[in-house]
Amino acid sequence: TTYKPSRGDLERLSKFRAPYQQTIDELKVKLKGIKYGCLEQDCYSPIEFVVGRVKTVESLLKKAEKKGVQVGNGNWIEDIEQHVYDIAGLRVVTRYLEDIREVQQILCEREDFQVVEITDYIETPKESGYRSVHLVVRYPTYHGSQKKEVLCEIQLRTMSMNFWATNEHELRYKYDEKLPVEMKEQLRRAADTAYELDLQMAQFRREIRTSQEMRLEDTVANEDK
Ligand code: 0O2
Repeated sequence: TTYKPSRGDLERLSKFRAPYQQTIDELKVKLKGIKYGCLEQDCYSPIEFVVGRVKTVESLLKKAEKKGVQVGNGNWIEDIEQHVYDIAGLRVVTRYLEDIREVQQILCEREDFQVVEITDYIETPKESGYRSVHLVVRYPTYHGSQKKEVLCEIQLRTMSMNFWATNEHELRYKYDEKLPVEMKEQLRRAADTAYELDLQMAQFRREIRTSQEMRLEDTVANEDK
């Protein structure tokens, strides 16, 4: 972005970002609550780890411009909210593909926030090869004496998808969004390979489960004798 925010802008942006930071802090605790609750109950959690961030001022301005906000004009800071849905962003990383669906269902059933949009980039990957499920949730924060409903994007992805996306994001940044064509193609193929790994792991998991179930049945049968 070419716009240089004034000191006043930066102060207003910092105030503007505060409820989003609070949302990240609160939702992180809630997502970790899901993780530790599942671990206690089943000795397994569909959530491996959670990270979150509020978009930096630089990245926020860049995305706002990309989405058509007239940065620097009129009520531009307030306009950002209407166009950018990932000012607050959380990422839930899972081990297995089916864990993503489990987390998705748990989040859709929550009563403390509302899932208002689901974009499934696993069913339909992006041209880059990117895969994840994005949920946009509307979350009520109580900041000072005021209630404010903010939108937050929760990305659900496996460790394998996360590994790919982290590297691709860095390369994209390094090349200033202008990745050479061959590199794009190689990255897309790498994304497919990462997905194949997810499918293979799902198969191994099914095999482990079947053998565990068989062992359990044997034990019960022997006890009955
Ligand atoms: P950052 O640095 O992660 O915050 P867009 O597709 O960006 O024009 P929209 O509608 O917000 O706008 O898209 P979407 O699909 O919700 O994507 C938003 C975020 O998803 C991105 O945020 C990335 O985190 C991630 N993402 C989407 N596509 C790709 C991709 O091809 N590669 C990687 N590595 N990540 C992707 P930001 O704001 O781009 O970046």
